[in-house]
Amino acid sequence: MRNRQSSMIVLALAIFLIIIIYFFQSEALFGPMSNTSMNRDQAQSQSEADQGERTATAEPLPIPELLEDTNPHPDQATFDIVSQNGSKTFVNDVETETMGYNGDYLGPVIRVRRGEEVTINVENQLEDELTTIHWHGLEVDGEADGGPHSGILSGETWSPTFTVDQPAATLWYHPHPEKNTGRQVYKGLAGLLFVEDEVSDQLAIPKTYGENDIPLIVQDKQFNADGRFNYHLAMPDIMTGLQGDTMLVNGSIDPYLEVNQEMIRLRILNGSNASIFELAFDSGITFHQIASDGGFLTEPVEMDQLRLGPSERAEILVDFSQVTKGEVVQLMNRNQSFMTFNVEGQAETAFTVPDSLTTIEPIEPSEAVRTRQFVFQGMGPSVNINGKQFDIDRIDETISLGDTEIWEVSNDSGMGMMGGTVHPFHAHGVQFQILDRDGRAPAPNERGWKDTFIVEPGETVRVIATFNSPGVFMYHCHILEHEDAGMMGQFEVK
Ligand SMILES: [Cu+2]
Repeated sequence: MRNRQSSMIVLALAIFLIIIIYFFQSEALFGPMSNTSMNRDQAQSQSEADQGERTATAEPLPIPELLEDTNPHPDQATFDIVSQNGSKTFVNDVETETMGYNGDYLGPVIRVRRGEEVTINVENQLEDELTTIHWHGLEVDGEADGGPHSGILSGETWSPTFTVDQPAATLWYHPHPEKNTGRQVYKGLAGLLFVEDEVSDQLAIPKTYGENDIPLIVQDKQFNADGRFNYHLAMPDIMTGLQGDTMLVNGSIDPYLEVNQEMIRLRILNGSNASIFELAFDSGITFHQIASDGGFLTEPVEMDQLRLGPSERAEILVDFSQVTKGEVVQLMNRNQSFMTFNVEGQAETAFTVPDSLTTIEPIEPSEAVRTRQFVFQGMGPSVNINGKQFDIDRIDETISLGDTEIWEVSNDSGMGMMGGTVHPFHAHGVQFQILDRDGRAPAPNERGWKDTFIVEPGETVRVIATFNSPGVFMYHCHILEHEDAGMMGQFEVK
C-alpha cells in the first residue's frame, strides 16, 4: 500500500515536470506572446539568434526594377521578358541554382495602364525546359493567359497582345507548365504586374515606386545543410505542399528597409508555393489594407494581422510617423520576424489614410444564371476537384460569354485527418466577389475583387463573377504541389 502511494506521488511529480518543461519549450519555440519595439542591436541579435548557424548577413531590401516599356506609342506598351537559369547565394556563401526573369532570381515589375494595348515578348532561355508565363489576375482572353496550353519551348519566344481593361491592381506573373509549376516558381520564376488607372492616379496615397510604394514578394524556402535550395518532395510536403523554414523578401533573407517617419504603401504578394502567412508588425502597430487581389477596396480596413494564402495579394498603408526616429519595426510571420524597417528622420510629405478609395458595384446574386459546385477532395497524390484530376484534353465546365455565375467552392479534403488541409482556390481570367463563407458575410478586407481565396477544411465559399473573357482557362488549388498533382480543371468561356 505504501509502495503504491509513493509511486503515485512519483508519477504525479513526473507529469508536473513534463508540463513545466513543455511550457518552457513552447516559450522558446514560439517566443514571448507580446513583442515590444527593440533598438537596432537588440533586433540584430534576435535576428542572429533566429538564424542559428546560418551566416547570412542582413542586406537592404532588394527592389525589383521597373521594366522599361520600349514602345513609344502612348496607348501601347511593349515589354521583353527572358526566362533564364541563374545562380544566387542565399546562405553560407554557397551558390545555388536558380531561375529568374531577366536576372538570376524573381523578375522586374511590369507596370501597365488600363486601356493600354500591351505586347509582352517572352523568350524561354531555360536549358531544355518548357515553360509558360501566366498573368495571374489579369482579365485577358484564354489565348493570352499563359496557362498550360501556351507552352514555350527552349529557345522560342511567345508574344501575347492584350488590352488592359480592369481596375488598378497589384497582379503577378509566374510559369504554369503542366506538372512543373511548383519547381519553376520555387527556383525563382515570379514577378509583379501593376495595373494603374485614373483611380490610382487620383488617390492621395504613396505612389513613388521603391521609395514609399514598396513591393514585397514574400516566400518561404527549405535550404539543404550546404545552403542550396531543396526542392525535393518528401513527407510531409506531398501532403501540405512545399513549405520552408526560411523566409525570403524579394529574394533576401531578413532584409532591412530604411523608411522615413511617414506613411508607406506595401504591395505584398504571398509568393510561396504552399504556405499561409499570418503577417503582423511588432510594437502593436496597426495598418490599413487598401487593396485585395483585384484592386482597391471601397474603403481602407484597419487591421493588426493579415492572413494571406499562396498567391493572394494585399496592399497596406503603414504609418511610420508614429514611430520614434532610430527605432526599428519588425515585420513578422506567426510571431517570427523576417524583415526590419529602420525608421529614419522626418518626411517631406505627410499622407493620411483616405476615407474612401474606389467604388465597387456589387454583383447581385439574382443576376447569376446558374450555380456551379467545386469540391476540393483527396490528399497527397490523389488531390482532385469534383473527383477529377487535371486532363489537358478535357474541358470540365462550359460558360456562355458574358454570363454571371455563382461558384460554390467547398473543401472536403483531408477532413478528420490531421485537421484537414486548407486549399486556396484560383481561377484564371476573371475577378470574383465573395458572397459568403458558410453563409456568413466575408470580412471587410475580403469585400473587394478576388482572384484567389482560401477555403478552410469543411468550409464552403460562395463567389460571384461575370465571365467577359473568351477562351480556355484553368481553375485550381494554388498550393502549387497540389496543382501539379492534378488539383486543377478547365473551363471554357464562349
Ligand atoms: Cu490544395
